[in-house]
Amino acid sequence: MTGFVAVDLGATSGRVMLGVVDGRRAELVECGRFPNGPVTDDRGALRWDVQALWRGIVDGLRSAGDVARERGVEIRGIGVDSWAVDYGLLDAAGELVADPHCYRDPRTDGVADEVYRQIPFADHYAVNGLQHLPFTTEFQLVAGASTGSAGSAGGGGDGEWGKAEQLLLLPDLVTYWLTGRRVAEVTNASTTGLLDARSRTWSTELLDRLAAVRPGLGALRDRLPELVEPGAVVGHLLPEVREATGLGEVPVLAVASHDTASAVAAAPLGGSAAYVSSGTWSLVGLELPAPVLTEASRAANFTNELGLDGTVRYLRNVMGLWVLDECVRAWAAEDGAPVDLPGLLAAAATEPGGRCLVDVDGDEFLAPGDMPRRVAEAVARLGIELPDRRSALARVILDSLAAASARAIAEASSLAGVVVDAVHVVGGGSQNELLCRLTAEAAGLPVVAGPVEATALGNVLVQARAVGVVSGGLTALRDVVRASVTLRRYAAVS
Ligand code: ADP
Ligand code: LRH
Repeated sequence: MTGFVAVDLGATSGRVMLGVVDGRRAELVECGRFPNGPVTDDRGALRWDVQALWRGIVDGLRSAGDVARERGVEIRGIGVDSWAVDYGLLDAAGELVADPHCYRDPRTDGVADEVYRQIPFADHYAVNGLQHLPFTTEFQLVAGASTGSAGSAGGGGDGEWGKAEQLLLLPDLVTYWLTGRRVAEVTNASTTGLLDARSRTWSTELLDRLAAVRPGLGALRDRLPELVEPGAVVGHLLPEVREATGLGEVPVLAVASHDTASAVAAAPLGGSAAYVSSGTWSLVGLELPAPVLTEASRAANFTNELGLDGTVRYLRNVMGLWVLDECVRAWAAEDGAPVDLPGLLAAAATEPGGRCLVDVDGDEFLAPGDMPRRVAEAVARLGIELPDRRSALARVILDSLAAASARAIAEASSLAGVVVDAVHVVGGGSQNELLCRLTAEAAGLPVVAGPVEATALGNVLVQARAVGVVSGGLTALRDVVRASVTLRRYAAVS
């Protein structure tokens, strides 16, 4: 039997999965799961504790080796994916300059507007095809290299850019720690704002113009690694990693390292289906053969992120289950005990629907902390009096999320000229039956839910194809997904 290990880092948890693949089916065995979330450092900045993630990864790889040995599985590859846009900076010695910032850190407040004054949004869109998000890597870099405080060769900021010799996106950073080799995988690189969506290469035009915004960023071009496509062998486990994990000289492959790209690859899309990759974010859209770079598309804030096999993920970021999860986190802190999520969702299902819809995509919901109050205030601004129950607030959030997804599907359909016939919901949120039902009703389309671990499955299947255990294009990979998981269906009307 052949196995591939997916290291899948989500904003709420990291996991290490052993995928056992026989060519027609793939079984995922969870070998490690560790919590994740933004951490506030002693200067108030939101960062990721990558050392804790690394410990979880090493433990998970060791368990994957044990499971593989017990089951007589030969591990033939390891692939890493994570959320997009965030990066680590390496110094001249190859050491991390600091823990990577979390994209929710407010250091990017106002930065995009400043950049757009010199490089208009339309000029960006014509090249990178990205929706406006305040935290795109490009804006984080400008924030980090800002003038004003001391310490950076680039002229100030947090002083970290001035020490940097290399920029690695988070999955590429982990791949570097595993192999010693530095690359930039292209699906995730497409979220940086620095890539040309048509040529799938770094955009010299945007890099040059960015250097005019912040002279310190003139060095950026030399700090970006060589691009690789999913399926490339990046290297092999370093001796010290082999020792720590008990694994042999296993190859580490580039996968579709943007978690959403792996999730879409494993969404069993057929016909002209839309998808919702539902987790911390809801990524809502279509898979297309080429980017849509029209003015209408830009005005509607649709993104053209790069997908597997030359595809484009034409989608919009909807704020996602982050809003609900942050409420749950606040309520658990209030109670001093965990909140029963399935119980809360069951109670929300008995609440009357459609009391009101809040704009979940408002920037006001981006930062962590005190989410129940912020949602309640948004409801109050609509002049609605909501019963003072958690389930009532949860229902408003889910109604609003479903409506935002339905709106994004309708707009993507019209902008891309695709008549959508179904919606595939994948990721952790596909377990949320109420949200799936509400999405089907709001979109007026059947919803097919699953797989829950679409990202890990997409990661594994790209590796399996790269070494020849699975063959064919995206359709063939999706046939393997259909044969491997149970999907749940929701009708378009209740
Ligand atoms: P990420 O990769 O962004 O961390 P996941 O795909 O792991 O996200 O999904 C996490 C989400 O799944 C959480 O936001 C939570 O709301 C939802 N979820 C997890 N378990 C359940 C469950 N049993 N029922 C409903 N929703 C769930
Ligand atoms: C989802 C995701 C999404 C990005 C966001 C930063 O995990 O990768 O696609 O926009 O995180």
